[in-house]
Amino acid sequence: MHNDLHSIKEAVREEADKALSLQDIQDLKVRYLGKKGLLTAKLKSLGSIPREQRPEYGSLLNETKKYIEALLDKQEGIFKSVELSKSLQSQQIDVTVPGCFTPWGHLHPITKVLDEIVGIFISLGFTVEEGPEVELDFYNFEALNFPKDHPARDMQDTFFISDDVVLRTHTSSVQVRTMEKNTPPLRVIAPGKVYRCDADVTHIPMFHQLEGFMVDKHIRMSDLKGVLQLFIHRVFGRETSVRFRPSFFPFTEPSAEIDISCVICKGSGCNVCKGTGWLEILGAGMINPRVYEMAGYNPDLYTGFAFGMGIERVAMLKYGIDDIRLFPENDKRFLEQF
Ligand code: FA5
Repeated sequence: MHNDLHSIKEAVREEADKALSLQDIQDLKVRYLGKKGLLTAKLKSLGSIPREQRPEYGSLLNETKKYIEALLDKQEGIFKSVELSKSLQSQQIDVTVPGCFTPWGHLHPITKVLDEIVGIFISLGFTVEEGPEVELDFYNFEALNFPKDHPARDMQDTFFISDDVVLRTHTSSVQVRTMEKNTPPLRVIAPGKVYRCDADVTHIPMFHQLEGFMVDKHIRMSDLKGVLQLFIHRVFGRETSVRFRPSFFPFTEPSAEIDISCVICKGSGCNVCKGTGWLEILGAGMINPRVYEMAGYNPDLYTGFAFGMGIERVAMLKYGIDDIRLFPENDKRFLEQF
């Protein structure tokens, strides 16, 4: 019996010496020490040995088991450290290799222009209001003195969601919404997306506008002129001339379109300004008393002005871009220039 244990020890040592991998050692552990392993079976059969031989054989068996455990643990440790150093070598990082370049993104030109314009009006004491893009016909048209079936509605090619709901065609829809919630004095800008069924080199179906309005006692046309002149000089430079040209909007009376001297030819006439020396930049006017009535304000007490501009149009003039469709296309070659 003793010889039997001795030869097991020898056999394990020989096999451990021949092992080529961690897996070989782990297989040996299973074969000798596992649940169904040789030594485990011998320990289980201890009861079948004559009583007087049991203590000595038992202690020998334990000693053999400890010997094999220690031997295989040691070999396992050696293989593990070899495998570890192999994997560390294969994962070595060369800190001198140049890193991968991640290009920096930047703001879209429309966002830049919008931020600049909003910043100018905030510096003049205006606050920012927002309104929904899916808007009630009431705020987009009726409250702005465009009665149902009035021909003035044809000025804006509307996307209708239902008879009473539209995609807002202009940010003027924010005027009455704001007036209903606040009492004068009001000094508000409302930037945002608007939608029209319209597409060519100067028109796209989704574009951005910025509405501005001021309501208080004794607001005059000269206040409108002063605010807009200051804004235009900040965006296009002090040398830019500004002119007011009579126009029509149902929600302003009197109404005007505002032109600036051509940013390309400085007013001498070129193909961008079609030889006129002027470029239209926004619509404006004194708020029509009917709008105050719709909002629940006393039209005898308050006066005010409103203006609205297309942000893409301002960006086109500022950067000399001749096709508005470049903005929503998101071609990197175009966007990288800003
Ligand atoms: C209006 O939308 C009025 N709400 C502006 C206004 C506000 C007048 C307050 C008076 C008082 P208009 O339809 O002209 O006006 O549009 C204003 C600007 O939006 C235009 O000057 C133009 O720059 C821009 N715009 C209009 N349609 C498009 C379009 N399809 N694509 C891009 N820009 C457009």
